[in-house]
Order: sequence, then structure tokens, then C-alpha cells
Amino acid sequence: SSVCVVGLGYIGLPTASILASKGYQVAGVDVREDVVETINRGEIHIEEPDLDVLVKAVVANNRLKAIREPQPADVFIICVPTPFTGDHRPDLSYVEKASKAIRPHVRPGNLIILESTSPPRTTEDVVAKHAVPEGLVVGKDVFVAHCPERVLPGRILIEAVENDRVIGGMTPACTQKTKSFYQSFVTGEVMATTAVSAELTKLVENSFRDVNIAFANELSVLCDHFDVDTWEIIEMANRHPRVNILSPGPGVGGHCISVDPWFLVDAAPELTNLIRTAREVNESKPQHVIDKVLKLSARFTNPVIGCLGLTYKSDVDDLRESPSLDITRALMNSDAGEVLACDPLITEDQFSEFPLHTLDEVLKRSTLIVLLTDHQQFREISPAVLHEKVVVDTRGIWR
Ligand code: SAJ
Repeated sequence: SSVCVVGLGYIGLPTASILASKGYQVAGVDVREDVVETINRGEIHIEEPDLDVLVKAVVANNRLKAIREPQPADVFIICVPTPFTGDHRPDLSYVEKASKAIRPHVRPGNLIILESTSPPRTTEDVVAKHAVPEGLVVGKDVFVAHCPERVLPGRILIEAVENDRVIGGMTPACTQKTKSFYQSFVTGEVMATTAVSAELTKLVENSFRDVNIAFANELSVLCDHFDVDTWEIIEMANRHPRVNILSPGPGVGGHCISVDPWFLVDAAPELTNLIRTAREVNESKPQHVIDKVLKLSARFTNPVIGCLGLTYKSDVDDLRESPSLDITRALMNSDAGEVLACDPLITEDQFSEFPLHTLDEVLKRSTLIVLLTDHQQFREISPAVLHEKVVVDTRGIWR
């Protein structure tokens, strides 16, 4: 049968290509002309292990085709961004646009699935409302469900198939139909629930992680205050059989964990004190790092500050909501000294805000090294090189 995947980003493109490799006839929709052209050449516009090989194969055997506008299909999957606005409110305009775009093509018997992480009731209030043509009844004529993506960037092709999935339909028939569809290409367990529970489950997962990282980040600020080694304390505390503290860092980035908890806070502000506070702790961590670097650099007359890593986490090329980028930018805009930035995963056509330097150059010229993203290349730097520098290691990789 045929599938139309709307949105060919980090979730949509891997999903579309996996489905194509399992024998579905897949049309991938993206509003960006350059993305459509790239994919139809058998190439990719995002960085993700093994995705290039898969896309090349499914485009070559005509199972995947990229197009600008949706077309009729048996199954529609919406994989568009759900960012937030400046005041921490969800921006559902992409979901609404995608829903309206598929509506003229929806026929009786079709399945419409929302994969984008969404606030409670989006499946009903936005997708069902805008995607289902007048006269068709949800649960009888067409089937609408939420199946939140849960893949970890860097492991998307593995996790999209192997992770357990949560399916929440608008009615039991919607859930059942969606469950059968996922069971055709997922090896993990497929769990059935309602649309609202599926929406909440996804937000809860990322909020859980955010709260736990906030604990580690608060701990790191506390340890700086007492001038003790955070990572040593975490290592020792984690030997307790029921303690498992995560790693502190420069802050929490990415388009998921730093965004999704706000959807819960926005949905019920009076009931989410802990979740909001965790978000605030994580959002304040970059400033703590900046202050620490400024204080250290003030000890030198002409300091050169080398910032290592711009992406939001190790070994990915994703700059969205990256605290590493925010910290580097803030240091550049301060009068702390010359700032040299390096990120071997970022190319010049992807990023032009300021020039990037090679790792060798940064290591040679810097008085002070600020490790912001723990890319593999940085883990391999020899301790002898670092020995002569003042080092701020926000990830604890060079202990
Ligand atoms: N981080 C820390 N300390 C840690 C772990 C992470 O500071 O101990 C930071 C990272 O450096 C990064 C941020 O947190 O800046 C988030 O990184 P991550 O690797 O924890 O997660 P994401 O954002 O790449 O992907 C998450 C995953 N969710 C969970 O693990 C609960 C993924 O499974 C989701 O599919 C994804 O969000 C999503 O799309 O929602």
C-alpha cells in the first residue's frame, strides 16, 4: 500500500525511507524545493548515520519519491516541527498547515497519523479538525491517531524500528488500525492507548529527562561553589544501588528536551512547578558557564579563548537550541578577548554567523579552552596539549 509522509526532516525522512525499504510505495512531501531535489537525486540534506545509503537505495528502486504537495495515499504521516514561540507557547502552525494540505487527498478508509511531538489534544483539535474532509466520520470512515516519535538523533534508523511505540487513536478502531500499520515495520512492542495519553506520554518522557539533567546541572553549580569535582561526586554517589545521576553539561539543547516540557507547563501552569523549575535551572546553566569563563579570562592580559563544539550534543551536526552555540556567541560579544570557535561537524555552507577554526589552530593559539560539546575528536585530544592551558570542561571528558 501507499504512504504519504509530510515533512522530510530528522523524523520524516528516516521514517519514509524505512517504510520504502519495507515495500511501501512512499511519497515524501516537503515545502522546500532544495530538499525535494536533493532527495530525488538520492542524496540527503541532514546528517544521520547510514541514512545516505538507505535513501540512495529506495530512491534508486523508485520506492521513495519526494514531492512538494501531498498526494492521495492509504496512510498519511505528519512529521513536521512543533517548535515554541518566544513566550514558551507551542507553535502548532506547521501541524495545522500539514493537516490542511492533506485534506483534499483524504479518502474513506485512510489512516492519518501525527508523529510530531505535540501538546495534549493536538491530534483531535488540530489534525482531526483540519485533515478530515467534511462528511467523513473519524473511527468509521477515516482513522486518526498519534504515534509520537521517540528516536535518538544519531541512532534514528535503529531506534525507529527497534523502540517500543505508543499508539493513541481517537477511537479504538483508529488505535487498532494504526497498531497494525506500525507492527508491519516496527520490531519493538506497540502499545495501545488513547490520543491524549500518547501525547502526554511523549511529553512526560522528555520532561523526565529534563528534570534529571537539571538535577545534575544544579549539582554542578553547587560543586563549583564548594570548589569540588562534580564528576567525582556523581561517580561516587552513583555507586549507591538506587542512585543514578545524569551528566551535567553547558545546558540542555536540541529541539526536543529543551522544548517539550514547556508544552506541559503551558497546558497546566499551576500543576507543573517542578517541570518549570527544572527548565529554568537548565536554561540558566549557560550563563553560569559564561560567568566562569569571563572570570578566568580576566586573569590574562590578551587572552585567546578557544570554544570547542557548537552543536547541542556530541557527534551530531544539529545546532538547534544549542547552549554551546549560545555560550560561544555570548563570549564573542563580550570583551573577554579573542574567541576562536571550532566544530568539526559543522560545515561552512551550514553556518556562516562567524568563522570556524581548525582544532589544531584553536589548540595552538588559545590561552583558555572551553569544552562545550563532547565530540569524539575532542575526547582524543592528548592530555599533554591541555596541560599548558586553562581549561573549562563543561562535560567532564578530560578529568
Ligand atoms: N544532556 C546532558 N546530560 C545528560 C544527557 C543529556 O546535559 O546526562 C544534554 C545533551 O547534551 C543535549 C540535551 O541534554 O544538549 C538532550 O540530549 P539527549 O541525548 O538526552 O536527547 P535528544 O534531545 O537528542 O533526544 C531526546 C530523546 N528523549 C529521551 O531520551 C527521553 C529521544 O528519545 C527523543 O525521541 C527525542 O528527544 C525527541 O525527538 O523528542
